[in-house]
Amino acid sequence: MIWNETKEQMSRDEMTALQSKRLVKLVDYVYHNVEFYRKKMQAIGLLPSDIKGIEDIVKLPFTTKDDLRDNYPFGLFATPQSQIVRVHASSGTTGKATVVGYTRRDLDVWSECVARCLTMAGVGKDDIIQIAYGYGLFTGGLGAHSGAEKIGAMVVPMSTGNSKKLTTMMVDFGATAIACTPSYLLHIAEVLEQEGMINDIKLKCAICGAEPWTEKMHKDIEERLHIKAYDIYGLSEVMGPGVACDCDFHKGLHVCEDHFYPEIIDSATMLPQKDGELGELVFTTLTKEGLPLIRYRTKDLTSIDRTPCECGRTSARISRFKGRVDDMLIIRGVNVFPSQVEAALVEVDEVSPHYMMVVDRVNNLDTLEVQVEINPQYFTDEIRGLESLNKKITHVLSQALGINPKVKIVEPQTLVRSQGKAVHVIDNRKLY
Ligand code: DLL
Repeated sequence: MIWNETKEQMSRDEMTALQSKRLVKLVDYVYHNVEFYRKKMQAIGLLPSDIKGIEDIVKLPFTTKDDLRDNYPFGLFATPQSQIVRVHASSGTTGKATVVGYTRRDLDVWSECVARCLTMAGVGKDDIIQIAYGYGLFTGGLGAHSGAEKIGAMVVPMSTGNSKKLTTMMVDFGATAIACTPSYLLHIAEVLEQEGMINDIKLKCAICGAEPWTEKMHKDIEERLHIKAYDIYGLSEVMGPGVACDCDFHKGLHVCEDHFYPEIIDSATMLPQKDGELGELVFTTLTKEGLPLIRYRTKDLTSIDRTPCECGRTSARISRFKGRVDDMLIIRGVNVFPSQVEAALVEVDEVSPHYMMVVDRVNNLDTLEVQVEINPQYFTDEIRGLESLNKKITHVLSQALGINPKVKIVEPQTLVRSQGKAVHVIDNRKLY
């Protein structure tokens, strides 16, 4: 499956043969270039020559986000730094970000995969596409951007944050496609409705992802904007957007499985699940040079279907995501772990370790309020003192999370103490 020749499909046997060949090469590559993998393999007495085909993948160890954190920033890179031409980063579970690196060839593969996804959504060289994912360390903006350029569409690099400018340019430029998070697109629909501009747009499709959404939200976007909406998936560690995307039939997201080998495991037993069974998605990057990953645990819950799709594509499909196996939240497209809040608050003497994160969705935009309990010795009725403490905590949290939360300081002993596992999150967002 290449982006401009979607009719030429590989049979399952051809795909398996390609994946096998690539896995054998990859294992040899990481064994000789990444100390972390060499040591992990040596610990279980595994040699590269023991991996003879894709069926042997189950012999290999898993990789987790913690492994990336422990080897921060570049410890898992397989090439000298001189061959890395770009880095991106996403939230780590505490303190340090998860850093990912790309060689020039990695960037080519990435834009190829995004181009396939956009092609599935019907985007071509005559389209004008607004990229409204964040540009910067987040992979969304630049990732979607280079795929759109590859197919020769006219790219408008909007990034996030100015809805009025976005809607005005959407109308003035006659944008035919948009790439952004689904909740943001619903917000854009509202702005267009309020401004009386909804009938002036030329939009025909949207490529939405980076956060969970439901069939109902998908339908709502299509009906309110009179467009077709497509689900695009990806994660920084594996590449960024473009690991998988759905087609016109919306019966699962086609995985670029010649580059990313998908497995579904039971996260309790770590054993493989059968096709169709729900479990944790695991990826092995078959062709990456900069940061190759073996059996990376995404923590995303889905199932896999390897039967051919009605669209004619033969690639494996993963179902719409059913949630996560950890406590990661996605707020305005940014990944946030409660442990990051905890680690940041420890730095502030005036507050206790008791906190509560309240997440809401107002006008389709996510909000985060962090309630923190002040330490009894700092408790005072003086408003000015509290205001400056509030500013300080807001600063510390925005630095740690990459989003600006609203901070509410509460009196000592106010937040609910739980009997069992501490509850630190109230998520009021209704993914209807
Ligand atoms: O969100 C990459 C991306 C950008 C994907 C733009 C699609 C569009 P991260 O910041 O590393 O990368 O977050 C990855 O976001 O493990 C999922 O939990 C979630 N996620 C991404 N796409 C979808 C989707 C980007 N279509 C994490 N549906 C992943 C549900 C998604 N969840």
